Amino acid sequence: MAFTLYNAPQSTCSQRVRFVLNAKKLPFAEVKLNLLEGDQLKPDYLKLNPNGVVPTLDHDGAIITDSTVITEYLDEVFPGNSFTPENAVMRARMRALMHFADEMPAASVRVPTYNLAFLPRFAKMSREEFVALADSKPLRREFMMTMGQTGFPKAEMDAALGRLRRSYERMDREIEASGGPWLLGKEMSLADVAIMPAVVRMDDLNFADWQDLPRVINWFNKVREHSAFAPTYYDGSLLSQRFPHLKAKAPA
Ligand SMILES: N[C@@H](CCC(=O)N[C@@H](CS)C(=O)NCC(=O)O)C(=O)O
Repeated sequence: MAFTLYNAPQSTCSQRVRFVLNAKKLPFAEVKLNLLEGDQLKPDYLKLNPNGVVPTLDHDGAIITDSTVITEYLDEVFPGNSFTPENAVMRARMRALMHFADEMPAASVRVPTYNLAFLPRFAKMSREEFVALADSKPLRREFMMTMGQTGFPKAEMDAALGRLRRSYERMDREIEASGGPWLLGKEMSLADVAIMPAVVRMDDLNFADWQDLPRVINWFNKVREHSAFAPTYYDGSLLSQRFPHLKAKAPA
């Protein structure tokens, strides 16, 4: 049994998969793609993942893409240390929260991430180079063009931060309703894993806008205490470790 994970250290989607592999103690080889250099858009990689994004998992030659799909696949094939409730209604709730994670926090976190960390790189490009880069991205062409070379406008940034705030409030309500400490109750599930990287990213960017939500604070502490957390967030996995200017720049 061999796993190769095509991923990037700071990629939030990759972090979901690394967390589950580490929690299940499944050894894996990592191929680290440099997303700013466009490794994810090279023809050989596009054969594995036509969306031109990470992560992609190769399990004994079977190619699985999309981070939430990969985490479900791993939990199905290797049910030890399960992250999936046995009860069908609870499983449905978990999947609904995974969809919520993709639509709300995971999508919104890209706006501050790009504006704060990646923009300087794009700002230096000629217009032609930038448009060619945007055109080469199967999923993110319009996202790139909206950001442009001067960054997302304030209204867009505020909207993303508002959506993130509403995500923490939703987490708070879910934890309260389930009895916590996890979103679905006593056991950590793939829904927690799906939301985790966006919360880690916002903490890393000094935008921890959940300090008035003790249930979310407790959830985040438990995430960080999990034995899979440290091996997942190895040195260089935080954006601030790759772009040291971020810590200084972000508001307190
Ligand atoms: N729905 C996909 C989204 C994957 C995705 O957006 N990956 C980002 C990193 S977190 C990426 O590869 N971006 C490269 C790019 O935009 O060119 C998943 O969850 O796997």
